Amino acid sequence: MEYVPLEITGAERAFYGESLILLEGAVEEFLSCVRMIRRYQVSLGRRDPVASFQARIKSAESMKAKLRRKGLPVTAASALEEVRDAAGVRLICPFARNIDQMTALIRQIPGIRILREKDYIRSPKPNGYRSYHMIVEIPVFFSDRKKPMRVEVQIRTIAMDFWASLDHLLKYKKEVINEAEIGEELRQCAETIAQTDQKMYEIRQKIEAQGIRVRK
Ligand code: 0O2
Repeated sequence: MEYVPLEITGAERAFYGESLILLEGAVEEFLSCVRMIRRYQVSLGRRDPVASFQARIKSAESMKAKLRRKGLPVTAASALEEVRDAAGVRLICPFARNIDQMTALIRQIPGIRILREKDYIRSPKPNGYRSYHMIVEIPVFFSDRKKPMRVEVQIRTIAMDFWASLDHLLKYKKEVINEAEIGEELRQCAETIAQTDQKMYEIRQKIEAQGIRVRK
């Protein structure tokens, strides 16, 4: 199995306690499903719908801040039951079309329950954020039992990821003085990026119309 380095420090161990192994198990189970989906698509002669992925256990600091913001008890139990994004996987797709394809394939995985979906691509956030979010419930197996665990799945294109990563770095949840001006500039960048995504897809269609197969 491909090794997924999850950043775990003493702070996460202290906060999540015994639940940490479950969270790591949930991420690994889900990634294993995604890996099979990708292999199967390629074995059928189709393109790999995923360009790359990231996985993380939400840092103890970030989870505690989120629990406080939501007025919830700052406990591991509350993090797992109420917030539901302690375990997270981000799938980066080459084209926006691959996002619909991946969501459809994920919905079909036997044993997985979809608890919530948010389509910030057809309905972007006012700041321009685009991404498809799912909360999935996946069983983590022990020798004598199984435990359903939640994983937040974010699916976006390379371009959307570029924007969201920079937005996160620069501004997301940060108080900036010229908020309106910077916010508007970022929103305009998100529009440009969405247009570029569309344009790149159209270029691919033109290339493929010449009988040339684009691998991704
Ligand atoms: P972090 O630091 O990335 O972990 P809800 O579940 O509806 O009560 P929540 O969890 O805010 O509220 O849901 P939502 O809107 O689906 O957002 C979940 C995650 O999406 C966020 O996690 C971010 O990772 C990402 N996200 C949402 N909006 C934005 C945005 O405007 N910009 C960027 N860069 N990312 C965004 P966290 O826990 O808020 O943050």
